[in-house]
Amino acid sequence: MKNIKSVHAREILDSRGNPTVEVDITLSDGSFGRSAVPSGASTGSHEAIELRDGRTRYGGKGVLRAVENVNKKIAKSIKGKEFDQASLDATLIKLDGTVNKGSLGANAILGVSMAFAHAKAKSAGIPLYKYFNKLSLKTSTDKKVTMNIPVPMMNIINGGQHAENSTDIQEFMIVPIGFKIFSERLRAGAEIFHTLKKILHKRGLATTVGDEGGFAPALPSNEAALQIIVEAITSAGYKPGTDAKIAGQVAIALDAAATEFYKDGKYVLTRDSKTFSGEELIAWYEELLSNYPIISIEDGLAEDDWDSYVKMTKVLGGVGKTKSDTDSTKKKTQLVGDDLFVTNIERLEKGIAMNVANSILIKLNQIGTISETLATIAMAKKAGYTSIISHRSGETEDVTIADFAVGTGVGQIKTGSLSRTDRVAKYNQLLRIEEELRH
Ligand code: 2PG
Ligand code: MG
Repeated sequence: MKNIKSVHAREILDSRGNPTVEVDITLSDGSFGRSAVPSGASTGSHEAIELRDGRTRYGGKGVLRAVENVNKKIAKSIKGKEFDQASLDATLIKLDGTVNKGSLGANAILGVSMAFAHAKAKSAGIPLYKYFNKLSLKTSTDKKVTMNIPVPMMNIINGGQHAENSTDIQEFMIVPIGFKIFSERLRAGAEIFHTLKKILHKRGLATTVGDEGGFAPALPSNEAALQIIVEAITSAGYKPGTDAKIAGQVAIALDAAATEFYKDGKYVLTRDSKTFSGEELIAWYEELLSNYPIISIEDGLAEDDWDSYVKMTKVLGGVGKTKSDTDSTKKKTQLVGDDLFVTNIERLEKGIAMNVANSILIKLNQIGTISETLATIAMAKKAGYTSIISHRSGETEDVTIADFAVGTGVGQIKTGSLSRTDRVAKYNQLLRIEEELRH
């Protein structure tokens, strides 16, 4: 019997210099697992609760209460017992007893859930991505879950809450789609990133980076970011485009994080000195889609603007309630719900029922356990929604999401730019896994 021998949490720092929770778990056979929890800046209001101390220490951002919850309450109820991932996560959820994990803290709970996964994979003598693959298969209604190395969405221009004095749109990402293997996608991304740096420098624009390692120049408009990215793709020797069948094609994905610029029922684009209604914003996206190789828009609207989302999905996502709503002549844009769905099965269920969006961003700390995250991915897949595994803007050296993306086989990962070790560490782990899977 391999029960939990010890559980220990500590407070460490994340990539922004803010405290976060790290958990160590050792099983009775000596297998050890360690994992650190990430943290968002443009958080959705429906996310599970990240417990912070709220006193003067670290500007109120300390996590000693969450750490203590692991070391006392959680340790007491799981130490000496044997679990699988599902029964451990169920125990943690029950022990917390709230709908939003506000009692123990999602940061405490997720740290334990992930560290346990690491320890269990070690104990079974398999790589973490294989462990996640086995779990995915258990959760899925499909007979097979095929592992694959995800296509990366690389955030090379940072705006919104992730950079001062930059664009309103939070993330401008490049997606190297016309490539056969991950290492070639990564190389294209890095070359475009460095080319972009040279272009910005030549124009006298700042080449300092934002929270996710992308540049954060003071561009004259939101659209200027798209223009300069297209230029960088071309100058680096690649082809801006949306066709994955054409070698060397690199597409663009946006995360508008529109909740952040939604004020009193209107969308305020400060960079462009424009104020839009939901419908006008959708029309603006439509224009951008016809002028730039954009394949994916995340959080195009505010987190609770469901009515506008129904319209956006009809117009841009090519999906509607009835056949006539669904315009098959139009290109289907991937419309991703992040703050909208918050990895929450109930919010996703509502979205599916209302024909809202066609894709979900998956962040483990929005919901708080591995099992719940897998259940959300399984529901998305069943409904024909794509899933994208994602980092948070506050990260650590922890690379669990790289293995998670491979094991769940969802095919897409968003984990920042081509600089800053907190971002690049995930890409490096994907390189290792690619090498391993090839042999
Ligand atoms: C997002 C994320 C990650 P944050 O909005 O998708 O890029 O940002 O972690 O700040 O919520
Ligand atoms: Mg987002």
